[in-house]
Amino acid sequence: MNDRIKIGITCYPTLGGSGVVATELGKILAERGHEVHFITHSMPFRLGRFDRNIFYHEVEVSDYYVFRYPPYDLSLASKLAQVAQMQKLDLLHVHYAIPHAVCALLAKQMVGEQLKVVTTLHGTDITVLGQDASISDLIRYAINNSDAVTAVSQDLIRETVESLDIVRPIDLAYNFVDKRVYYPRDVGELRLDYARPDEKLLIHISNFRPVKRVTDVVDVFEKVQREVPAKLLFVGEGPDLPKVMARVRELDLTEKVIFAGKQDDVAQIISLADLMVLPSEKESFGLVALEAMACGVPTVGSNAGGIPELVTHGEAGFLAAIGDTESMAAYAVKLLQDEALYARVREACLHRARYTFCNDRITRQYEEIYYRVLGRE
Ligand code: GMT
Repeated sequence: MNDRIKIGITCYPTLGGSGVVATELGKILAERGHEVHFITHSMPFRLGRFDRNIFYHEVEVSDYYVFRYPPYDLSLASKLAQVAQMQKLDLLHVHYAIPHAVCALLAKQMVGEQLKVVTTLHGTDITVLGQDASISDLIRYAINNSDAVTAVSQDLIRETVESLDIVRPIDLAYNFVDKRVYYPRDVGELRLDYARPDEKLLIHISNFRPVKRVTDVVDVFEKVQREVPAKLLFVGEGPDLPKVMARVRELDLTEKVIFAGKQDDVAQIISLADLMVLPSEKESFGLVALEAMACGVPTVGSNAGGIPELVTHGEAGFLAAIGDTESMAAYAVKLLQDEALYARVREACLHRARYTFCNDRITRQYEEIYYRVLGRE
């Protein structure tokens, strides 16, 4: 590598897909010879071991008693400036406009124009926060003043432009999976802990927020198991978990539904399953569907947001309108009963995950964006 970049990365280290993508991106950039500094409030959960070219700087929030609310954003901005100066960073790549891009722009003002800011939009900042008039001006400011802005789907670009009146260009950089980690794993006897050999295993993984419509997963499963012997495996926890458990009881499915709680080795657990169910109301991308595709597990779900860009309907899975659990269940039954169709869809999933959404390709795209903002094209 003859043109090494020194990059600071800020993300929500413990939150879902955006934290995973930011961490995996940093790890791969480090492997490619760049110097990567994670600047976050706690160690990103996929970072773990010591790696060459990777550094971690913890943001400590002052809880001095005069502050009614601990000022995380200001602590982050000042840490970003401090690390940028001390390590002579070329750029900050921040995930989420609010608060991370705003903090990075403040750090840039402190350090100087030579420090570039690349902002990646992941969805929630636009689709949820962007609707709040009191904060949308700040999001617009963060987007308009970043040196480059990327979004994880075409749909998110469209929504950002429309809802916030953005005129500057936004680069499309899809999320990716590391094909060395996500591939169909040999699960051997382990599957028997979850389903009998004659049963299909459906899986749903999320943070159980209302936008995930997790009770729809139960409704889809209820219809599927009437036609095909099956079990349902839930991975993750969150605010709607009690509602989901109640729905399972109401539909008398307790014996057929397993709650596995939070799990780290997602590739291993997905490989146990035959089908991913993702009926979300909002989903700028749907990283979990890509993780499933890479493990050879097709998705049936909703056509919300960026999901159709990933799960091409009829080719790499099946999609229906948000809330249409009837159609989702019918697609699931068709896929699970037709072996030839299942094999074709599985092959398409593997191909798309390996070639369209693979780590090498997307990482190179980010590198090109970095070189462009640094004027090193
Ligand atoms: O969806 C969430 O609850 C978490 C959130 C996150 O920060 O990880 O997910 C957003 O970013 C992911 C990574 O880019 C996308 O795969 C998710 O679709 C997106 N969530 C929404 O748009 C609701």
